[in-house]
Amino acid sequence: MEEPEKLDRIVDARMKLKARFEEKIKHTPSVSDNNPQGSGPPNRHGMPTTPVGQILTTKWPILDLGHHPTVTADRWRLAVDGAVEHPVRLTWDEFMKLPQTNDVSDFHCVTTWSKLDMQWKGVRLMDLAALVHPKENATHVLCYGYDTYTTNLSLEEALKPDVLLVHTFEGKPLQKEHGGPVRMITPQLYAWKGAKWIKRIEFLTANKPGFWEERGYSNTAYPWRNDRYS
Ligand SMILES: Nc1nc2c(c(=O)[nH]1)N[C@H]1C(S)=C(S)[C@@H](COP(=O)(O)O)O[C@H]1N2
Ligand SMILES: [Mo]
Repeated sequence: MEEPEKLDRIVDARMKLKARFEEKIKHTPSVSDNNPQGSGPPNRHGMPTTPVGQILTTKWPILDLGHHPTVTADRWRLAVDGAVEHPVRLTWDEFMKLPQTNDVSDFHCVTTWSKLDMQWKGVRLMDLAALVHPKENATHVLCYGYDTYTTNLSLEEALKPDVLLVHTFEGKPLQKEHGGPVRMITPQLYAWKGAKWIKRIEFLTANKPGFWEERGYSNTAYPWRNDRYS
């Protein structure tokens, strides 16, 4: 298919998805809460800069299951499948040809550190969704890492414009320790919702807990509600 046609198709599908999820996104707690818990001036989505119980750090700690899989760009693949019309399995080159987004956002880890103003470049999950066309009854995604990690999100969270699959941090390739070559980020939820070394995004028609969610962590993970455990 011609590249411009492909882009038109993504844009069209994206507008439809946006219309379908716009209202739901507006009502998610990290945008609409009128009594959010935290301190400091409003951030980019209107919540206090520092969520309740968090401490700011300038360092970037490393948190994971302890195994850092080596996935070079030429061997990396991303499957986007499940309850979708057009499942895909992308190579690095195909992924890099998708619309690229630069963004600056904050990172809130459930172990109580937050790091502000992180500069990212990557592909919006929304743009990947537009490529595969989620079925009408899709409600959630389950994301998989190459280290066997999994984590779940509702579509109204996953389709927010700041949810990215990032390959670049502060102008440099994302380090392996932080999930390179590609990881997901979820600036409006605790950071465990963003899979490092991401390899698969499965669209689901019902919620399914991931690694930490099965071990007592919250399905929803709202930092401004101190929503850490279920
Ligand atoms: N694949 C994978 N992704 C993961 C994890 C993991 O163990 N494996 N840990 C999560 C947790 S608990 C956090 S807080 C963040 C930490 O990201 P960082 O190590 O880059 O700070 O990654 C999340 N994504
Ligand atoms: Mo975490």
